Amino acid sequence: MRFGRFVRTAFAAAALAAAVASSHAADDLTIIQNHRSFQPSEITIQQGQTLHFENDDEFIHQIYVDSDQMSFDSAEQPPGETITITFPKAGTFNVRCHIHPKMLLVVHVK
Ligand SMILES: [Cu+2]
Repeated sequence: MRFGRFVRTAFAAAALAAAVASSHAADDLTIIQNHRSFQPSEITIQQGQTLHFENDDEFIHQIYVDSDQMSFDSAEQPPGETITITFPKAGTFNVRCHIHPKMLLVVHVK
């Protein structure tokens, strides 16, 4: 049936769009790295939420989280690249940069 085929095709297209969107979920948040700082420099998120760190500077960053509850260490992050960190546990976490010791983002996970 013609109509049935159209519906299946439309459904497949919608499913594909959803799959693409899920790589950057709706509740994800983006932190900008600019002028050797995180913007914003403090944020409150929900447990399990994901932050994307977007390097808007013209030089490399390399970010890390070092705490008893979680640790994360990125590779070198060239300009324009995005690093993704998910925070699975509640608590307060400091995100820092190996290259720029003054960079600090405080993440409160509820
Ligand atoms: Cu840096």
